Amino acid sequence: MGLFLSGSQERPLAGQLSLTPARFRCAILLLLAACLWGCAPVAERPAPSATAGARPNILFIMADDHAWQAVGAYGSRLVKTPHIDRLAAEGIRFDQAFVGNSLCSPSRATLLTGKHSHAHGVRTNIDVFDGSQQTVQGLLRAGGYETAIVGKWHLKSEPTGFDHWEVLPGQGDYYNPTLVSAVGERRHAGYVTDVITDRALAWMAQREDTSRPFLLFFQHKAPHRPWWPSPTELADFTQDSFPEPSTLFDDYRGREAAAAAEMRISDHMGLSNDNKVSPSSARSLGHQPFLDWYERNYRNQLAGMSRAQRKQAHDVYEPISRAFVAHNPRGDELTRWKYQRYLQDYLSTIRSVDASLGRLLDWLEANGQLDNTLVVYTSDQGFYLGEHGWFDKRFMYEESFRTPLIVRWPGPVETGGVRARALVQNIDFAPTLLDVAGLSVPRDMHGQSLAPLFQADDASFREAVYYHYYEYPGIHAVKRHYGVRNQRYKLIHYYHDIDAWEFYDLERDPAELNNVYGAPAMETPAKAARRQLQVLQARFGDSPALAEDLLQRDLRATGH
Ligand code: SGN
Ligand code: CA
Repeated sequence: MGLFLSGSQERPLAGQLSLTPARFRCAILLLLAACLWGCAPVAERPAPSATAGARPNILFIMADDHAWQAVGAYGSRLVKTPHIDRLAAEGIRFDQAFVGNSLCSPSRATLLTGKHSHAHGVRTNIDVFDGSQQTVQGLLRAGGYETAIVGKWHLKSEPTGFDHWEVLPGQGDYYNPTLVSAVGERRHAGYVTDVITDRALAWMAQREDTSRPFLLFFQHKAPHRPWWPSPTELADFTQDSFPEPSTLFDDYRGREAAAAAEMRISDHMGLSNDNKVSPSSARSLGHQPFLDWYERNYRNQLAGMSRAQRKQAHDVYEPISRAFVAHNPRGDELTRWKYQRYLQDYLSTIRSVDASLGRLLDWLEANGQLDNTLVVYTSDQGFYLGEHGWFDKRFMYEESFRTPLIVRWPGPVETGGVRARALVQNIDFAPTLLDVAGLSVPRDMHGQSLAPLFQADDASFREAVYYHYYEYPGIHAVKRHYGVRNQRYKLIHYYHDIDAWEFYDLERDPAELNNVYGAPAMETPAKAARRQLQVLQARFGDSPALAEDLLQRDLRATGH
């Protein structure tokens, strides 16, 4: 619909609970029925934990592009996030949570299906999600949950499996956003983070049958580019300066694909679109405001604001533009200036996201539902905050491959700020939600329930995580690649118009600057990682041959 246009288990599900004879018979019948229908089984079984029998509400919060480096609980030097930190202090912080494809739409489709991109069909932000396939919300709904999604959707097709959906079309707008629902479109005055929080609270408050647990996917637009803060918080960070990452001026030696990417703060960040320098100021210094598109996008953002909001933005950004003209930074100094401006706005949008979580937690608490709600905070992927000189994501390097993941559910989830080192991935979200709801996890989902980790971390939970990125040729020019990461090493293969391998010892080289692929000393761990890559590709039904087929299909479709 036009409105939206803008494997198998890795190991047996740990923590499976014993089935009563009656349930066992029921499960067998359901299994037989499912086989007859040619689909995977969904059988009800007890919830996996201390509060056995109690099926929790599920509040699953996904931010858009929220770097773990900008979460207080992860030790951020950049910003305070007291409400997210509260979740971590009262729950578990996963320190090695990853995505399978560091891009919005693929990641969201993985949340819904528990599968990697090639299996759910959304490999890029251009692909359309087939909503007739098996989804976690459909299974939870069939299993007795009331299901809803509010906020960013970005999957183009109309949402399915939800009792209630109210979503931003495409990327959505920061100011006065339109939301689309089953009854049509409605524009809401205000700032997107506040608007969707109001809508989520309104949905929770109007629920009539509270004996049924709910699933709410609450999905932010923020802190997505171009990082427009709330009108009341525009100035909050503009006087602050932030520590630079040690790799802000990375030379990309030994990393050909990194050198070719177009996401450098120095060259590819738009002075107007991203740093909010007025186009006339940028032009007065002879700067192209980069692509015309950047200038147009900036003007469109302003056009979507009310007169009062535009004035608020003008009052904050105009003096910045004037100071920029007076100072006229060039070269590395310009990069440093842009980095500071980038962080000021990016971090300000996060302040609203954190405040929104505070409102949701307060509501649950006031309504006696906080402790019987599994609260998850995560992002659709990580993000570069100047590391390697970049903004954006897409690469399998740690900043964008890793994502924040914090879970709170007192009792079943260990409380007291536990830190988990298990290798977990967004393919695990759907299995986890089904598991805590006491429903079986279909065998064709690629992930596994994280519930066994809720009581105790287990470094052997998974040997390695798998990654595959496809959106190339495309915006930001990040070449296609797949790879594996285990507890210590990472192997990456770039393909299509390049054939390059990279290998990192993450213990010795956490910033991933030193590609040691082919180094004699690395022969043994590199061979082991290659084997893991083959095993995981075989397990998930991916392969270099499939990658080549999909590439040819994409090239034909886009006329390249
Ligand atoms: C927009 C951004 C890009 C970003 C993509 C995908 N440009 O096109 O920088 O990579 O979205 O982001 S913008 O100036 O229009 O914001 S994703 O999170 O949806 O995958
Ligand atoms: Ca995103």
